[in-house]
Amino acid sequence: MSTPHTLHPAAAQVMDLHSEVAAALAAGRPVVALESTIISHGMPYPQNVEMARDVEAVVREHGATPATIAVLGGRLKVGLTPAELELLATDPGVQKISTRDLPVTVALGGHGATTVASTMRIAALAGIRVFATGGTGGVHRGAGESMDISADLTELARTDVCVVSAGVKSILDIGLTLEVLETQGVPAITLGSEEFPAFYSRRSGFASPLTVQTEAEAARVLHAKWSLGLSGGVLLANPVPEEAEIPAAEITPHIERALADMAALGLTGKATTPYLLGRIVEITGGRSLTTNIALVRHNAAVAARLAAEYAALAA
Ligand code: PSU
Ligand code: MN
Repeated sequence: MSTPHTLHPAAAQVMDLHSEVAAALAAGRPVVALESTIISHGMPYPQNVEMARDVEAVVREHGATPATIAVLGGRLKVGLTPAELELLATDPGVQKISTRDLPVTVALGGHGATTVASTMRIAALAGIRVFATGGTGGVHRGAGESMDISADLTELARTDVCVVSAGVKSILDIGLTLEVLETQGVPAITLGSEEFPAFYSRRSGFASPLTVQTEAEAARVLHAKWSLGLSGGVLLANPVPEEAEIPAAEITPHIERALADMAALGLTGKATTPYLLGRIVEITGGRSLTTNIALVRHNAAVAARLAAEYAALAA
């Protein structure tokens, strides 16, 4: 078994840990993992690569080392070069890869942009406990028929990483997503609000199952959870900053329209989340992209402070 902040020995053979990330982990300094599906399949170029660089800078400004994660040429990359970020942002050969895809991409030497699920897994293998993203996957609307439930939820149930996100997009069924998280023993905790946030909007209409007021409190929760031997992840929901939000009443019809367009195209499976994100950017004339970038930056700042608080407790 790997201990916290220790690189998993078998994974080390297929992993390239950036020297800066390796040094921070070895010294017990805070590190924040970042995903790459959001770059390759979540935003258009060039905003995607600008966001990726910018979010790394935000993590640094708040006292932690960023580790953007992807699979390149079959190698698990933890911490990327500027050229690698550019490749992820532009190369159409980069697949969206979740946990199920990881062994294939590694075995066949492909390029993969990692989702929340596969990023969590690689972060855990590297000994990173805190991860910032935009929004997490969840239970899709109509999942009773389609059974489309993101592997992000499965990974949250089993992998010891805290994911900081702006909650769950209302392209999903938020109520059912919270039910699945409860069933799987995953604390869904909102920072500074009694209401669970809905990505573009601060409010979702769903009470947050749990609430903390500060990153220090959240760090104590992580420490308590893993000290008690309760394995698995934590979802820390961080509402989008007020000045950047699109209120629920305004975004809901746009989401309904994007869902209807998707149904007309007959899209299913892994194509759905990228399609919906892109379609909502078109429908809102780019406003949802501005919101998306603002909330990722905010999550990166919170994750960096959380990682610093957690590193102090874990030392
Ligand atoms: N939410 C966003 N942007 C994204 C994603 C989610 O606002 O790019 C990506 C994340 O990588 C997440 C994935 O893990 O979509 C979920 O995909 P699926 O629903 O196919 O599991
Ligand atoms: Mn899915």
